[in-house]
Amino acid sequence: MTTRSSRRARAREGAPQPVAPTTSRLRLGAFGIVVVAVLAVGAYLAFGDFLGRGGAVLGATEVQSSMAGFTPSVIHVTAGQTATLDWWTDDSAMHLEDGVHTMISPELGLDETLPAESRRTVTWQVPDRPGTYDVYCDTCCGGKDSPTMHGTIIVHA
Ligand SMILES: [Cu+2]
Repeated sequence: MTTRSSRRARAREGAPQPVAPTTSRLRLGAFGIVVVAVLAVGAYLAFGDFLGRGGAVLGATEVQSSMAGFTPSVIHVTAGQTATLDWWTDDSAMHLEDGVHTMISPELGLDETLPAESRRTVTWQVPDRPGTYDVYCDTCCGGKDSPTMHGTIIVHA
C-alpha cells in the first residue's frame, strides 16, 4: 500500500538538488539588474517627454500655445501683483509667422513672443485693474481675426 508520505519521499529523490547558495545569489543579482533596467526604461518612456521640455516653474501658471489657441483658455492673475507664466509650445516654426507664437493683451500691457518648440517664463507686472480681458496670438491660424486664437485673462482683485 502506498501512503502519501512515501510518494512524497520518492518525489524528493527524483527532484533536482538544491542550488548552491552562491549560484542562487548570482541569480538574484541578475534578476535585480533586469528589474532595475525595466523600471528605468519605463520611467524614461513615461517622463522622457517632460525631461526634454524642462520642468514646470514652481508657483507659475502653465500656459500652452498651440493651433487650438491657449490652454487653458482662461488665465487667472491677481491685480497689482507679479504673475509668472510658464509658457510653452510644441509647434514647429513652419506653422508660425516669424517662427513664434505671441501673447498680446494691449489693455494689460502684455506683448510677449514664444519661439517654436520652446518654453519660457514670462514675468509680468499685472496692472491694478481687476476685470476680464482679452488675450490673443497674432502669428498663427488667422491670428487676431480667428476666435480660436483668443483667450481670457481674469484679473482678480
Ligand atoms: Cu499662436
